[in-house]
Amino acid sequence: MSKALEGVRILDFTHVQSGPTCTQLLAWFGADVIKVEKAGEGDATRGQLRDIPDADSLYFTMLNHNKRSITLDTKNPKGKEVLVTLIKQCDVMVENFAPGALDRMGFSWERIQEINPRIILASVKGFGPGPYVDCKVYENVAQCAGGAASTTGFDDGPPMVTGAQIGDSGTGLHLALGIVTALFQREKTGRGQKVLAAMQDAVLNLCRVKLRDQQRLERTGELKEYPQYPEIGFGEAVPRAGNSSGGGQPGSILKCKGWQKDPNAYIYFITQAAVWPAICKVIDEEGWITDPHFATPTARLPHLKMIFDRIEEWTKTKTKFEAMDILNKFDIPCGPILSMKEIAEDESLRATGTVVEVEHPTRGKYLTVGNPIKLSDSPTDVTRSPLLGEHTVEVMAQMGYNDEQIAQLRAERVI
Ligand code: CAO
Repeated sequence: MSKALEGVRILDFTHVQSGPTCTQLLAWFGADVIKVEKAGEGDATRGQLRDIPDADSLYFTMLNHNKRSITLDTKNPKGKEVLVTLIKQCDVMVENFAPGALDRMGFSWERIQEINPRIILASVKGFGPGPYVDCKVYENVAQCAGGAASTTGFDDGPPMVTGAQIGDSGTGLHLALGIVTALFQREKTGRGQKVLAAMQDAVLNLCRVKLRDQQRLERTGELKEYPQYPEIGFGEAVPRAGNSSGGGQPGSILKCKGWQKDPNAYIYFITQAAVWPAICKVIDEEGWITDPHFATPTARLPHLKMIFDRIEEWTKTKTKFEAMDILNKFDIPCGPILSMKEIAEDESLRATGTVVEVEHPTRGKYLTVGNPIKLSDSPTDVTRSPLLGEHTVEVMAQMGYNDEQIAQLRAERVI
């Protein structure tokens, strides 16, 4: 079966996590992704957090599936010539170097356009234009600057970062959408364009509901669904809401049977208004269905802590999976807190290709997360990440270099 992005060639100048997640998605949709790496070194993540000596790390392999790897010294004049050839023959160039690195290499946007007016140049940077435009940025810096850390954690604790890589992988997703949109526009205009996804902006986009709450707080002085209401009160900025739901339906994480020994014996429980009578029946508090203190969502807001304490008395008598089974019969929205071990062993995630086992020549079998976006006419086959420079000769030949030229560039350590 054909793939959605078949025929699209990507010059992948990305490294670490944010850029590679973007180009991996494009590769899964069928684009030919040529990853350019420094000869001898490669992407720094190849050697980071290694679990097997001398084998590419899981950090690298899990972010670079379905790509080809070439090595090229882009600071060498002959390497720059090769790069010009690559730019001429690619549709998209993706990079996430530190600000200014591409210009210092001699490849400004103006120069790139001159070489290939149809090319799309897509970049991840930490910040957009402004006071921090020149800063190098990693994941947690973006989480802090994008509003995630100040709104995550508990009220009596410090700001907190989340394990979900919203700064890196989140920005990669945003960039991928920018790229396919620019490709779509190029169909009509014939022109390439510059695409920028700043990590601060991407995190803020994912924290949109907290900017909503900031404005609600400024207007009304309180956020009634937050755990600070009514006892603790509010300051000037949106506070950390612990595990309270971010939406209009109050929710919380509650202990389940075995919580004393199992750090993940918990369930997320949402008191959706539509199923309030069912919740009352399940926890044996049928009087709450008509009691004016509990009967409506507004009446319940000042009592949420007491309500969740009572529901927890019930959830503590069930395992998280038993509770799921019972609650789902009544359409009560809830979800088990799954450990990474449970997710790795989940058969349904494997059946859909969301968790995939991949064979690698130096590390053997490993698990990875497959393409979370499923297209009915463009299925994803996850293939292993490339070894450093595995496709240098193949790609150079495809670009029109003959064996002698390739051997010469090799001898001069350009490739
Ligand atoms: N041949 C020769 N030189 C190469 C090359 C190649 N194939 N590929 C890259 N280089 C050079 C670059 O030109 C740059 O050189 P100069 O600094 O002399 O101009 C150099 O390698 C290093 O690039 P860098 O500054 O991007 O790398 P770093 O490890 O110092 O910084 C990072 C890493 C991520 C902090 C920085 O790239 C960055 O801020 N990127 C933008 C934001 C981003 O994507 N962050 C997420 C990273 S994932 O957590």
